Amino acid sequence: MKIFYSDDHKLHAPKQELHRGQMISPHEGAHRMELLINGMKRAGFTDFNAPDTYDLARLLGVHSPAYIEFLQTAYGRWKAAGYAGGVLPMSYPHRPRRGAPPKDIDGAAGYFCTSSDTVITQTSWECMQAIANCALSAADHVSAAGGASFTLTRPPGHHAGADYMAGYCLINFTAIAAQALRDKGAQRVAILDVDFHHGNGTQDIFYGRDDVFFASIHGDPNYQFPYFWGHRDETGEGLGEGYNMNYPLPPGTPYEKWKEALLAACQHIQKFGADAVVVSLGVDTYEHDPISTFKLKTPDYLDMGASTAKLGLPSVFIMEGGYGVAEIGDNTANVLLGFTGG
Ligand code: OKP
Ligand code: ZN
Repeated sequence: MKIFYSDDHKLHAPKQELHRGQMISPHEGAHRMELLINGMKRAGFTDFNAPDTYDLARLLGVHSPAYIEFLQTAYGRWKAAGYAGGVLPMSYPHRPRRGAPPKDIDGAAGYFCTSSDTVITQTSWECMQAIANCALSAADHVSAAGGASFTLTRPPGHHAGADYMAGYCLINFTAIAAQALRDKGAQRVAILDVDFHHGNGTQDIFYGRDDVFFASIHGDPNYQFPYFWGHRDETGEGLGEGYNMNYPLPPGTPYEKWKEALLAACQHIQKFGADAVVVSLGVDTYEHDPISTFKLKTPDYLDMGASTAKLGLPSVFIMEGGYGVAEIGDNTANVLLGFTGG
């Protein structure tokens, strides 16, 4: 299990989060990485490798040039307009969007965003490049050597679409890894999203494609963010019809029920004939996660890893969510231990 890590995760650390009517200290911040690293070390994972450096062009396989330019310039434009704090939009277009992004940065930010929990700071873009480098390194490692890799990274990425940020996510690292596997020769790539929240951005990016299969197990969007995606009847469109599977589950779901969805998703991945799999690894399915409602326990993550290993595929694990409690490190490490049979 080759692990990629960058200290530059610290460069994205918004100071506030709009949460249920209040400004709070963010659930998603650099403190999560301390918890993750501690758990990984407790489990014996200590070899954290710096990523290689990649060209910006590698991001453009999944994100639009206009969106990348927006991310690079948004904070400067926000400050030039005299606005306070980090970039946090408050007006959103009805979708599908019509016309070009507004000239005002508050309007432009709304154009490229779908939820007000996502903030761009002065150094967010540098962070995004570093974490994208981790995802690309993890994918290229598996393309060259087979086996498995993991990005010990934050923030998450699976809510970011081709040209929008959402749910703490600015760049979709899972999509970048999947596209990188395709670019390096895998004909068919499966994405298995086990984060508590539906991976709407990843779904959107590959919705019309038949070379990347997406499966997500998550809290029913009637009750859970991202609310407007993740239903069972979202199965792909055009060429991509039949290459998207959603498994929404009710609040309170325990591992036994969750695992039924996992086995169903794995069966689809096998039928699809994947050459490689990218796992969007969130551990916010944990029973004590502060923003989620599933009931998974720490040993369940060993079984989750072992079940994923049964696919028998080269595997890239991309860290997504998991909040608030020390066990996020143990739960993450358990998935990797279960996968490697340790
Ligand atoms: C990111 B990942 C705002 C409530 C909505 C969005 C949760 C994003 C989770 N305070 N928050 O999937 O773990
Ligand atoms: Zn999540």
